[in-house]
Amino acid sequence: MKETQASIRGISVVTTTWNEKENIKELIRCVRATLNGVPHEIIVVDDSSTDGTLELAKQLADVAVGKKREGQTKGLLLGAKLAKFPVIVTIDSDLENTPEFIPFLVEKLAVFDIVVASRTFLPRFSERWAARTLGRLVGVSDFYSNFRAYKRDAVVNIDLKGGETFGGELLVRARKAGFSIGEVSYVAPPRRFQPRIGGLFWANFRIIFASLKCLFYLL
Ligand SMILES: Nc1nc2c(ncn2[C@@H]2O[C@H](COP(=O)(O)OP(=O)(O)OP(=O)(O)O)[C@@H](O)[C@H]2O)c(=O)[nH]1
Ligand SMILES: [Mg+2]
Repeated sequence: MKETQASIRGISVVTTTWNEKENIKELIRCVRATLNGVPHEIIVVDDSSTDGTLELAKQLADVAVGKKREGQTKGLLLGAKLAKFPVIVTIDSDLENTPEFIPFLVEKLAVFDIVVASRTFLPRFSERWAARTLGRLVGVSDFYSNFRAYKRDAVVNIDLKGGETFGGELLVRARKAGFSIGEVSYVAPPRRFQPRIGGLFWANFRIIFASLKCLFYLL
């Protein structure tokens, strides 16, 4: 990895899990291989998985905490607050984000406070709608990608007001606080076979509901 100031001082990689035992080992292996030679830590926030994810994470990660189920956004913020390094990278644990891309995100923190890895293709119409509304307002084409790099200050002081917003409220609160947001496009690996956020109708409904909350917080 190219040695930017941030990477030399260290990177905290935060992932949230809910029943990800199948994926967490491979994710941690890929992150460590990518950050080989860079001081880093991996933080897993698990929301009461029933498949043994937390037990495995305790063996493999640097920090692994378990709590009751409260959604991805709260988990990401809790993980960020536990981070010890000046750069925080958040990444899904289901291998739908490419850990090898972390250096490109971190490099762009030289210009922005937050850098989003935007998927070149957004599969759900609700995500495409959110990109044209919220995304335009905050300056990213993939508002719901939680594959992001944050300068520590841009995230750790956030106070979440809403319920689950799939990470959206983190961008909105940071933008409102005056932090700059940039993006890097990347081709995401295929999504998992059976989406857990819900089928076509339910997933789009939940994302639109989260988007309306985010618009309310932003405007
Ligand atoms: N801590 C925590 N993590 C969660 C929760 N729900 C989902 N996650 C994790 O957050 C990440 C993204 O969730 P996904 O369910 O994959 O959401 P998605 O990628 O939009 O939808 P899929 O198409 O189902 O993959 C994954 O690493 C999940 O394990 C939760 O309630 N708490
Ligand atoms: Mg996923």
